[in-house]
Amino acid sequence: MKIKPYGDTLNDGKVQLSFTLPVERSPKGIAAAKEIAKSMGLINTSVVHSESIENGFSFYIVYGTTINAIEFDEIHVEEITQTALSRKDIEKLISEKLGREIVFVGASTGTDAHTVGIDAIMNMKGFAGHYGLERYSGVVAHNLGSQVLNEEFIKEAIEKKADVLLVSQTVTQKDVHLKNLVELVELLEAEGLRDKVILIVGGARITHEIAKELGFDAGFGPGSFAEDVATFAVNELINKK
Ligand code: B12
Repeated sequence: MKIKPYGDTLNDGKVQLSFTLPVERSPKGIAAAKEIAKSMGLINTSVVHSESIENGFSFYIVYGTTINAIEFDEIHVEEITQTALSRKDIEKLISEKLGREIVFVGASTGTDAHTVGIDAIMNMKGFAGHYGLERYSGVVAHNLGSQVLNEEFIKEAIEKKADVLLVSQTVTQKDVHLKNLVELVELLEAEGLRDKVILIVGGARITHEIAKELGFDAGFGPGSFAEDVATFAVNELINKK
């Protein structure tokens, strides 16, 4: 099936772009924004919004039409194929199939100071009506907070006898997250721990595909809840038993 973006009518190819240019907002800046959209292969371009954001910098929103369509059926992505269980069902599974408490140790690691994502998954009150792991019976959840260096994270994981490690990465500038995540996997391997834990990463720019490429067991992006992570982790632990 061939698909294209659309705005008004199916397959009309309408798209919206937004970007910043290192020039003043001016008629020349607006014309440059239009040219940039054209250079990306768009036709019927129009600049629908422009504003100055700082001396020498301006922001633009451009509408345009793409003539390109892609074959949807040829797209293959690595994804987690599971239906998330309810908290009650996960708790039942832990008690019936594992028969012991499972320990999650989580943190926003490296230099990353963003805590809202890991809190959403782990903290008692959870996120958007979905309770976090601290609420689950049969789960011991240790949320170490932010800017936890990989060495410290591993030390805590050993001390706390972690079954599941939860890593949150939000800042992706200059691929800092990739370096940090690879380092964690290497350190875990060096300690002989990689196969002894379920290793999960999440964050706004994380996909399951990226996670697998980096040597993690799973990756969760925006819109994830504790149920998704717990379903995955508990099933993995049962399979490993
Ligand atoms: C709040 C915020 C901050 C706060 C953080 C406060 C805190 N205690 O967390 C403060 C002000 C400290 C901050 C600082 C910075 N920030 Co900031 N911040 C944001 C903001 C506005 C919201 C992020 C957020 O809380 N999202 C809500 C949560 C719920 O969403 P989430 O993280 O995606 O989490 C969900 C999933 O991804 C997933 N998930 C997340 N983690 C995990 C982990 C696991 C294990 C699992 C399973 C799932 C999971 O589940 C969650 C729930 O569904 C975003 C912009 C935006 N609107 O998104 C910028 C943003 C993330 N920040 C950004 C930047 C650049 C910075 C700074 C570098 C700015 C600076 N120059 O100083 C610093 C970083 C400092 C550092 N060392 O890390 C950029 C990141 C760009 C990039 N991709 O690299 C953003 C996108 C803003 C932007 N447009 O430029 N920031």
